[in-house]
Amino acid sequence: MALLEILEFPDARLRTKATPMAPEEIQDPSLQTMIDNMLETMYDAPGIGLAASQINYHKRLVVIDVSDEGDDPMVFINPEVEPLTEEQETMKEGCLSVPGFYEEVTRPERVRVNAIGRDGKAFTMEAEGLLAVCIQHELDHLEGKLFVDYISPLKRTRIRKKLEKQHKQAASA
Ligand code: QAP
Ligand code: CO
Repeated sequence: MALLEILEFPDARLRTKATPMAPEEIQDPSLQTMIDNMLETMYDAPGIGLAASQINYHKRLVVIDVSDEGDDPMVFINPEVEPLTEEQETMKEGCLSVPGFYEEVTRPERVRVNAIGRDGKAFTMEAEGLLAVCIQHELDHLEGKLFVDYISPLKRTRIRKKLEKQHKQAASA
């Protein structure tokens, strides 16, 4: 297995809209390697969710594990999400592509997800709490959207400047 490089805000490639995976791509054994590498990269961080967009692979593919033990990997291929309630929930979110920054984001509290699993089989699930937040956060990545898009422009600019400075320092080190 291998650790993959995670793109960081404000990298323009994070704004790419991911395309659906074709049946041949879902059946290809190389997808299993990609999923294992994404899970390894997420656990190593450590993180609770990683979208393919974050590793510069612009297909509709997400991995999530919100369990306490980190022993419940979930894989979503071609996921579609719909809110199940008008109720909204506010949670402090972070992102592996925005390291070191956490801000409150408000999203629907309960969602239904339709997706294909790593076994190639379609499934439906309902989620609430942290899992619901994580699913919505990761699906946003597939649209080229980041949690910082929901916060004030002032806060977003501050975060962008701090990360740009870090990236410059890392490049000259
Ligand atoms: C998305 O985020 C999420 O800043 C997943 O320095 C986050 O796994 C959904 C991470 C919160 C719901 C609530 C962030 C790791 C991990 C950092 C992550 C960092 C190291 C973020
Ligand atoms: Co993220």
